[in-house]
Amino acid sequence: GTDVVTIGESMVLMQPMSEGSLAYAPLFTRSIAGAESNVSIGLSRLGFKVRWISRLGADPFGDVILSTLAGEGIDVSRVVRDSSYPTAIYFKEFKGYGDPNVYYYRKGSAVSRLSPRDVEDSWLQGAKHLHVTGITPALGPETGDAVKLLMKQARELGMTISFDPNLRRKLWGEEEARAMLLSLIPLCDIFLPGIEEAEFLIGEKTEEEYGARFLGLGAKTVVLKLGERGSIGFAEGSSPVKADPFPVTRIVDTVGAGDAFAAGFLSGFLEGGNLTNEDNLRTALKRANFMGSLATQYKGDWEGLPKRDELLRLLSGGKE
Ligand code: KDG
Repeated sequence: GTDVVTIGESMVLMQPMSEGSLAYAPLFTRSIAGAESNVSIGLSRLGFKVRWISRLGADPFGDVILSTLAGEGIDVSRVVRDSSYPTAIYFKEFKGYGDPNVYYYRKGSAVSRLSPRDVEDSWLQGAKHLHVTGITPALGPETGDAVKLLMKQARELGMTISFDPNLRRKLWGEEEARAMLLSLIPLCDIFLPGIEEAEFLIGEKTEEEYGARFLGLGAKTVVLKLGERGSIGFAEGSSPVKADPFPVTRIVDTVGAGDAFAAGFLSGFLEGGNLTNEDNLRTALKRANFMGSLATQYKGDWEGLPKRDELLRLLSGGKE
């Protein structure tokens, strides 16, 4: 069987070899990235069976995304190749501090054409959990409806569902983004916003108020990411659980940290089960924090993610 299904767009990623403006960066290394495939890689390395659903152009960049993910052990058998629309690309720009800038070239990409008519029964076949993000709904006129349909189908099948809002302000307007992201919360079990995303969605509140409000909207577990302050989890009918951050020696690239966090959290959830149990919730948060902090210390979204034995060794205080 399949542990986790996810759906989204991955892009070829060009990373400059120098810091500063891309206008003066002559050399790039090529990788691939995308929020959902980052989560897929994280989970696959930890030993879970993951199916990634997407559309890619019938082009060499589509080939490299497919072979990279297949090489990570991910089931890519449902990916559709589209000869009319291309694979997307994006560039990072490293400033030497803070979050890198990103420049997308993804309008009119193969995934932007995704619609509910494309959704197939075989996508969720034999799977336990669905993970989605708020990026896919931003990509095209019908991508949000496709994600919603898939969430509803997953629920009917008795699967659990996680949702990371992954707000990308460059991709859509403020009102549209807020309405769509809020409408997906009732369809998920595990909601994983960052504190700034929480504020974007419902205004400035205390952590406890965020937890209560999102639970009230229908999520069963709310995991609030606090960045360098760690994270805090809220589950229906139990008290909040706070998890301390792991110390980071040098931040290299923050892009992908949220996805590593999600992979860590979901791995804990899939192993431990019921998140109303405080110990289970604490274990999942701790893993999430650790994976997130690890991701920031490597260039690239997912290259620094650990295999299962490495994770267990590092978490138990072993040396790298
Ligand atoms: O979460 C990391 C992603 O944001 C990055 O890889 C690119 O998928 C991407 C996006 O849409 O921002």
